[in-house]
Amino acid sequence: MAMIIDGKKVSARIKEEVRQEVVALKEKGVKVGLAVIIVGDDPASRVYVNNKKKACEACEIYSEEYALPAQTEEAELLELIDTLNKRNDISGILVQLPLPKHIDEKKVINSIIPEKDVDAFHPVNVGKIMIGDFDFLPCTPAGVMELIKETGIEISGKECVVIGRSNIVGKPQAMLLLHQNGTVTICHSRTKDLKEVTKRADILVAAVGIPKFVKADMVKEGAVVIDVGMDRDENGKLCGDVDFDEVVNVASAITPVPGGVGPMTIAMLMRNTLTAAKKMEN
Ligand code: L34
Repeated sequence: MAMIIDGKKVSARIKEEVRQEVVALKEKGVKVGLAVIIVGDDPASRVYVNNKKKACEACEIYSEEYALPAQTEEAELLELIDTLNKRNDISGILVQLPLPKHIDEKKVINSIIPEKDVDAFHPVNVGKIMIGDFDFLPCTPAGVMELIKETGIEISGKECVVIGRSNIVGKPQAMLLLHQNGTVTICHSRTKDLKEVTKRADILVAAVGIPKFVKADMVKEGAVVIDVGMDRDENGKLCGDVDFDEVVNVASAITPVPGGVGPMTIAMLMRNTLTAAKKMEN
């Protein structure tokens, strides 16, 4: 049986490290604050945003939540971001995705100043990640890297396979693994013979958004398997992109859902908010 990587535990440890730094900064008069904007009433987004708020409390980070109705106009959202961009008690701004269809996501992401873009979604920050000269890392891929570190496995020289090519997870994930000298392959819906590719992986990251997509016969014996999925199974129960009950018998280490990558995404957001506050001070 695989080692089950405890994302909650790692997340708690990181949040405590962040808290200590936040307290020290506050004693020096430096403000650490996060503004979270949520538009509409998607129940999953609501849960994630609530978890972010709780994490801010645990880290003693000042937080503000803006819960806007689904029919909010794009211009109104952009105006709010503009105000937050200019405030010196707000170090980080996060607009929870997805946004309602009438709002242009790209425009919204581009309107957050890169210095406060704690998601690292702004093209400036995305570009910096590409060349390895970054201030923030996107929260989910950064959290995945922390969980891999937790297993003690050396990434350098290993076959790393990422399933999924989103701008938020798959693409930056591949880049972070590459920075650690992994040999990286990105798979997606057009990949031929997916199983043949995933079976080569020493480190397999699943970010496809399909419940229990990764089966035991797609995984190499002893692989480290990281599950980024936040899906619902046929009974409406929360599950990941990996068929945990099968794959746990093949992998050497695996993350659960819930309690794996999710809490890490939030811990990394706390760390990015702290980083942003430090940068603003300098
Ligand atoms: N702007 N939008 C922006 N930034 C992000 O970093 C996100 N993401 C993703 C969706 N949209 C975003 C998140 O916050 C996914 N995500 C996220 C955050 C937290 C959790 C899951 C996804 C989380 O807390 N997961 C818990 C279980 C939650 C539950 O019970 O439903 C876990 O243990 O995995």
